[in-house]
Formats: sequence, structure tokens, C-alpha cells
Amino acid sequence: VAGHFGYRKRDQHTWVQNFKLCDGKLQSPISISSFKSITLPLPALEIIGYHDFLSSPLYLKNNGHSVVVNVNNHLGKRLPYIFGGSLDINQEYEVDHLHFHWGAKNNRGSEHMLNGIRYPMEMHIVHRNRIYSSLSNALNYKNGLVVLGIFFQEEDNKSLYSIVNHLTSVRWINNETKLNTSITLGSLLPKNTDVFYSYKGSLTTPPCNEVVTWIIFSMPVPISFSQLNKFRLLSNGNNLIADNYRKLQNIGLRKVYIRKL
Ligand code: 1SD
Ligand code: ZN
Repeated sequence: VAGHFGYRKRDQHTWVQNFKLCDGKLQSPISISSFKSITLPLPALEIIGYHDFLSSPLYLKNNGHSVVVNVNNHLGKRLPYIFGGSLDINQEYEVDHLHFHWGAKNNRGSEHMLNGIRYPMEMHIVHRNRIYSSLSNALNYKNGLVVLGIFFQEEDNKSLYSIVNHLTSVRWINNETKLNTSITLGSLLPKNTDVFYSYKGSLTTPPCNEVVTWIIFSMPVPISFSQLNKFRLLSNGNNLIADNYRKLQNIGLRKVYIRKL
């Protein structure tokens, strides 16, 4: 979606010069506190088709900012989608792609913080409102996107093998490789999706459009140290991609809602 931007402190300060929206009042990520969140009696988030294998071929790509699995080529079949939860009634959001933000060290990497914790990695499953024909079209509308944010914490995890084992093939920018095993999105979600936080925010990368309903699951997903280290070897040509997370943004007047069981 955007061209050049960097994650080093001095680079992040320049985002607003090239991308005006990054200076808005509804920016992401934010620091979430369960105490300050407002409990709402929300229905469950309906997560449909997440246990079906995604149509192959699936490609894993290093885009210089992250590593991405595109899912939007599900020809013929209906894409996995979500509705309910904190989302407006009758609005369905189809999966488009997923990508990761990670740190060079275990004490950083996630974009959002939860109760003072920064996890070593955060996965974003980006969804597009079905009423818009494409991701770039959806970027023009307040209800355009939903991103599911999923934290990882260090522990072994077999369900990540299919992605992690291919990371060495996408070490360099624009490298792309075909996954030789299919994956389900469900295997990448936390065991429990009943508890989540939701707030109105933005893309965490330029151009920072304020079109994202964020849904952040409270429960993290396990990832092993050696799996994390494979992400940490990915390069954009000049530097390692690690530490590809945006600094925290002000919550301002926004409310964060929590759904509990
Ligand atoms: O960083 C991603 C960006 O690469 C793109 O995927 C965009 C949606 O098209 O979303 C942002 S983010 O807000 O999900 N980090
Ligand atoms: Zn992201």
C-alpha cells in the first residue's frame, strides 16, 4: 500500500511528512489496559471458515517491512470471514492477508501492549468489509477494515511450522515462495477467542488510514525461541526487518471495549 518508510525512531518521526494521515487522532497501535477498558455484553465474534484449509497455492512473501501470506486468491470458494462481536450488525469482513511484527529481542516486537506487556511478536489478520471490492478501495471508508491482532509468547508451536519452515526461502526483499503444506487460519488463533479488546484505530503503517476496527485477543499464541529467531533473520536488503513495530499512539478520547465470557 505504501512505498518507503522505516521503523527506526528517527524514521518513524518522518512518517507524517509524507503521510499526513499518520498525524490523526485515531492512530494505532495503543497501549491497552484491562482496568481502563469498558466491559460490554457483546456477542461472540463469529469466525467462519477458519478451520478449512486455505486454497493452494499459498505464497509467503518478504515485502521489506514484514512477511506476508496472501489469502485473497481463494478462487471460487468463499473466503473465511468474521462478523458479530464488536462489529456493526450485518457487516461481514473477509480475510485478505496476514503478516507479522516482531522484535530483535524477546522483550519487544508486538505493536499493541496489553497490561504493560510487550510480546515478542504480533500477527495481524487483515480483513476487508465485503461491501468494498478491494483492499485499496476499503481504505477510503471508516468501516473498511477489521484487523485481528494476535500476540505470541515464547513456547513451542507446531501449527506455525508450515510458515516458519519457509522463512529461509524469503530471506531477502521480494522473495516469494509457495507453501507446500496448506494451513488453516484457525490453527493460528489463540485457543480461546472469547475474550477480546476492541477499539477504532488505523493502519499501523503508512498511509495510516483511520479505517480499522481493531480486535485484539487477550490470550496469546505460543511460539518457540527458535521459531522467533527465523523471523529475526529476514532482511530488507540493508537491514534486518526485526523491530518492525510502530511506537505507541495516544488513545485520546477513544474508548477501548472488552468482551469477557
Ligand atoms: O502493516 C500493514 C500493511 O502492510 C498492510 O497490510 C495494511 C493493510 O493493507 O495493514 C497494515 S497493519 O495496520 O495491519 N499493520
Ligand atoms: Zn500489521
